[in-house]
Amino acid sequence: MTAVHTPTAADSGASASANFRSTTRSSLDVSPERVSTVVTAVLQGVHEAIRVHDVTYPEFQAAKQWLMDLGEGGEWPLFLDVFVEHVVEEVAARTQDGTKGSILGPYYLPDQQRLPSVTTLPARPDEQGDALVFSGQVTDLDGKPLSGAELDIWHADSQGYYSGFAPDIPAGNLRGVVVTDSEGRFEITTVQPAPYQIPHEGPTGQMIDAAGWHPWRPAHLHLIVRAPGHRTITTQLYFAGGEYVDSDVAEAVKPELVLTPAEGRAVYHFVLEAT
Ligand code: MBD
Ligand code: FE
Repeated sequence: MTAVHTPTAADSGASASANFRSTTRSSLDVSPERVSTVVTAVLQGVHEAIRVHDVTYPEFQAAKQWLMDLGEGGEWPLFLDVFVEHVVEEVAARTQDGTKGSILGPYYLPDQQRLPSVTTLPARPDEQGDALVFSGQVTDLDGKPLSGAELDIWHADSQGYYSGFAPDIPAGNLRGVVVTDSEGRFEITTVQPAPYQIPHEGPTGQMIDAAGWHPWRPAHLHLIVRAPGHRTITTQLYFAGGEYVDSDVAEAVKPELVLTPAEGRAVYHFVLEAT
């Protein structure tokens, strides 16, 4: 028997914080008018909740303590991506055509191994889980195949853990950048991911617990699909009939993004709009 290290909130939610800082440029030139408009609206929403629900001093101080814990635990990216990002994506989607997008989430890592159109994702020699063959085609809005398109794919393992955010999983495991063939096609062999549970030791999990909600996302594949001259799509794909597909804690499921696998094979057609 080998010792199994159970990933904790500090291992995943917090490392998402370090990842965000190292990969995201967050300086943005915003006018004072824009800052005032949005910040005022956010504060008004908070003030209104306090008035409507008669929030007390002990509750206010408990909220302050929790917010401090959230920051100190490095869980702001986890919390924001689970509870807020879906609305930012919804607004962005208003002007988008082609395959539906979904949230990026906290566990994307850039610069993964480039892989040919027919490939197997990097996995441990004893990688657990049912085999999944995910294939399809990338085209433009007119159905013209996009050769050399990139499918940057990452997903959790059969226990729901992501490489880079849990101990004892090799770097790059179940991640890769797959390049489509001359007909825009790809065929990726991997394992079926498990549903993802928000780590319950940290402040995000504690809040979910305190509210009596469930901490689960349905099993999903993450994808960023890129092709020159086309708008990059960030999305996720789910599995019909899977647990939590109808109750995703992150509210990031769209009906167009649900795969119906048959005998371990799932097919999806990505459509990119020209820029
Ligand atoms: C995930 O795996 C995820 O995809 C999101 C959006 C939030 C937390 C964990
Ligand atoms: Fe995820």
